[in-house]
Parts: sequence; C-alpha cells; structure tokens
Amino acid sequence: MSFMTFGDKSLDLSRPHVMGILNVTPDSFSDGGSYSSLDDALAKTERMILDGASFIDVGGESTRPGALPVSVEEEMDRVLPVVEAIKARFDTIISVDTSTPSVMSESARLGAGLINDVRALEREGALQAAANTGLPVCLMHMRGSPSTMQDNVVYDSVVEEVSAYLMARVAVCEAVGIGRDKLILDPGVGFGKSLPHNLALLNHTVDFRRKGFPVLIGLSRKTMIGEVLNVPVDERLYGTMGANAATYSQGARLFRVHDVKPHVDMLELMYRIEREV
Ligand code: 9MG
Repeated sequence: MSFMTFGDKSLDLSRPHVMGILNVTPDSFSDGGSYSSLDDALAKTERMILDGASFIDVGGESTRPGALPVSVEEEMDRVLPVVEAIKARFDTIISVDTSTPSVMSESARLGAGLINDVRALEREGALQAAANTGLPVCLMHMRGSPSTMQDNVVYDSVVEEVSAYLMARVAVCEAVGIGRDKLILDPGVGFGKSLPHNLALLNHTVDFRRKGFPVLIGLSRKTMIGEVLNVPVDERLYGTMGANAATYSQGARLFRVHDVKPHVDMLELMYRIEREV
C-alpha cells in the first residue's frame, strides 16, 4: 500500500480518491458564482464530504481558458476564510488550488493538507513557500497562462514534452527539499492543449504513473468532453466519468471533479472489480 500524508491525515493511494471542486470565484469554469458566500461554500463542502470526497479543493483564482489574473489580496480574501471555516467544521483534507506563495503559506497555517498548483510552483517565491509548509504538492503542467493558453497550441510530442516538464519540476522540488514522497503529477488536461493533445495525454496516463508518482486527473466538464460529445457544460457528466474511468484503468488514483457521488460510486466498483474484493 502506498500512503501519503496530507497534514494530519494519511490516505492509501492504491485506492481511488475523489477531490471535490470548490470554486470560490465569481467567474468559475462551469459553476461560476454558485458558491460566492461562505454559507454556500460550507453547504457544498458538506454535501461533497457526505458523498465521499477525500479532498475539498478550494480555489480563488479562475483558471478557465481566457480567465484574467486575480490580485493576491483578492485571492487571499476569497480563499482563507473558506479554508478556516472548513477546517473548523469538517474532518476532511483541504487542498488549496493556488499558485500564490502567501496563499500557500496562510492556507497551510490554517490547516490545509495539500497544495494544488496549476503552475507547478513556477511563480516567484512559490517553491520556497511550498517547501516551508511541508505539505504535499500536486504539480500540474500548463502551457502559457489561463488568459492565452489556448492560443495556437503546438507540441512535437505532447506526452514526451509534458512528461519532461513534470520531471524537471520534480527535480527542482527535490532541490529545495520537497521529497518525491510529497509529489503528485497531473498532465493538466485543457491547459494549453487541443483535443488531440488531451486525448493523447489521457491515453498515456500510464506513462505518468510509471514515473513512480501518484497521478491526479482533472477533466470534469471540460471543453474536451464537450468537443467529443457536442454537449454543453451541464451535460458532460457521463463523458467526464468515461474519461476518468479510462485513466483509472491506467493507474490514476486522484480525480478532481464537480460531481462527487457518481465518481465515488463508479471508482468503488472499478477498485473492487480490479481487486476482486
Ligand atoms: C484548479 N484546476 C483546474 N483544472 C485542474 C486540473 O486539471 N488539475 C489540477 N490539479 N487542478 C486543476
């Protein structure tokens, strides 16, 4: 069994785990503005925990394609009260979806258990801030920035390039004392990638797994699902589940999703069948 420690909790990462998305932004990707008040955020958190989420991923910066940057103050104001309130009320692992050093440090102080950084700790000061927290980090690949990332995306070999990038970030993390036992890899579906790139990355999930790290996949309701099925964002659940199931079969064990209960049930069946238990 492969355990990873997230603050005061340990999880067996040979099992699947669902990370419920809690966007605390006014313009979030597919549920924009739904959780703008603290009460709404806590109600949504409670629902996701009851549905079986292992993590609640709190994010105060929209990373949907075309999204504009948010100031540090604004991000702190959005995220920290929510982290604090979740920690006070619920027994769960709080993942903080941020690239901002001060949000990492303060969230850790308030009890967050994981740093989920779509910029793989590239922002100035982020590496050291993350290292100082002692928390695990999810390193995600992104080409460009959310405001421009879908403009003219070209790779020679997307799987090799994303893989090389993530391994280079692993080396940088190790150099500042973030050990391999604290790292999770994520190919970054939809972050500077066209549909063929996303399909190739998902079809090569096993390549990332073979690097020896837990793999997190975040594709819930994303454009690629809509492109394949030609459905709007509120009709992407089945496509999301199919794609996540395909990556489970290749070793992914962490799934960042909006729809917790359907994924918890699906993944439980996949796990039980695989293990015959
Ligand atoms: C914050 N966020 C949005 N999409 C994501 C994805 O695919 N992976 C991770 N780790 N975070 C994401």
